[in-house]
Amino acid sequence: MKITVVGLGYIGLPTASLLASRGHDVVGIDKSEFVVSMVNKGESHIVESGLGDLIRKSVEEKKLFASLVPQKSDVFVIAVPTPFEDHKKPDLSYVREAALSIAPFLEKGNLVILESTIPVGTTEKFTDWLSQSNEELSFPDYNKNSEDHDVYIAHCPERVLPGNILHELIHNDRTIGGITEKCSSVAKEFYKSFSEGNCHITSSRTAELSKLVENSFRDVNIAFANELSVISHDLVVDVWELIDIANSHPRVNILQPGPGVGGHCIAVDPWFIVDSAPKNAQLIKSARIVNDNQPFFVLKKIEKLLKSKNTNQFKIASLGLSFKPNVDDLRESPALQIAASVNDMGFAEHLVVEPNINKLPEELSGNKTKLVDLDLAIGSADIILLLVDHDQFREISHRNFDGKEIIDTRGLFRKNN
Ligand code: SAJ
Repeated sequence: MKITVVGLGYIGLPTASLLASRGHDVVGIDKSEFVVSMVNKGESHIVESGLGDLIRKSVEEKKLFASLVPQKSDVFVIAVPTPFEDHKKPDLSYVREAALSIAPFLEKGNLVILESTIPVGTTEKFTDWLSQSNEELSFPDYNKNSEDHDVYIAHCPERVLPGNILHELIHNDRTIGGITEKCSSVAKEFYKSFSEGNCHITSSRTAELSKLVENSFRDVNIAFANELSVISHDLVVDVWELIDIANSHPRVNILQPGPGVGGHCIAVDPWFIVDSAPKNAQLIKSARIVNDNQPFFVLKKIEKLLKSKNTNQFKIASLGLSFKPNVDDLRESPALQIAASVNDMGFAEHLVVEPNINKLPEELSGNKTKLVDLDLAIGSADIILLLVDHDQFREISHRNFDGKEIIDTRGLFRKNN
């Protein structure tokens, strides 16, 4: 098949590369000339295990190439971002732009899959945007389950975990939400060509909400763990030990607290439910607020420590900036948010260690802030602020830190001892 993947980000690029490695002819579309040129050189612009090799091989075999503009294809997969605007309202402009960009290239029999995470009702809007821009073809109608349409449209939300994307793309179950039943069955056939998971067929609306619910479920559960960390701190209880003990109960499985919830998924998607159901999504909204407050809890600990020492002539090392271990993604990262505030606290030096990037982001500008390696940071810092439990940081918990203060937001030092 000829497949166009729109959006070569954290989901689109691995998906395009995997499809290419399965023998399809894949064109990846991105607005960024940088991304297009990287991919065409056979390189990845994101850190994801196994992805670099897959891209290189697919480009060498001429199965994958990137372009700024779409082409005619059998299948179009849309994997563009859906951020939120001010007041946490979903921003669908990238989805609309993607619809308008592919509409002129659609032909009878094409399948269009929307993988981006979207609020309930967006696949119908997306279908309207396509049909308004291409009057020659007939499009499916959510309210008429007819087979009489030229193009098949489905929402099949991505569910892969950054850090394990290539494995999960093949092995995860898929949710297939066609605008009509015929759309679902055509989309299922497509996923069966490379996915080993089960395909769960449903309506586009249920598929939309299911994705939001999956991420909200995790957000609520992490909020519970984060709230416990604040309560335990006040009650002088070790939260990591507390959770280990509670989890030894056969029906309790508490997640791990941390410096907050980041990334472009869990920290964003629950707001789409809150936006659609503002009166009824109380627990979901509270969880978001608890998780968004967690970086301030960490910052208060640093401020308290500084007050107790009565000096700001300390050097501090922030270990990790990404939103979770072993990725380079800084989007909505609580670690970055905390490090940026630390930057303004007037430390003698701010030594930042982030093995997955080679340039500090703008938030960390300033001549007292340096991106350094782990040994240098640990050797010279007075305060060690562990923000991300990257694999590279695991061994340090065995070192001798006499005379240094440690603020461990991930329980890494405790877990490894
Ligand atoms: N986190 C904790 N404590 C935990 C687990 C996670 O603080 O016990 C934090 C992480 O450090 C991170 C954030 O939560 O900041 C989210 O990380 P994650 O690993 O839980 O999830 P994501 O955002 O990388 O990926 C999620 C996944 N969704 C679910 O597990 C329900 C993934 O399957 C989705 O495809 C992805 O969102 C997405 O793209 O929507």
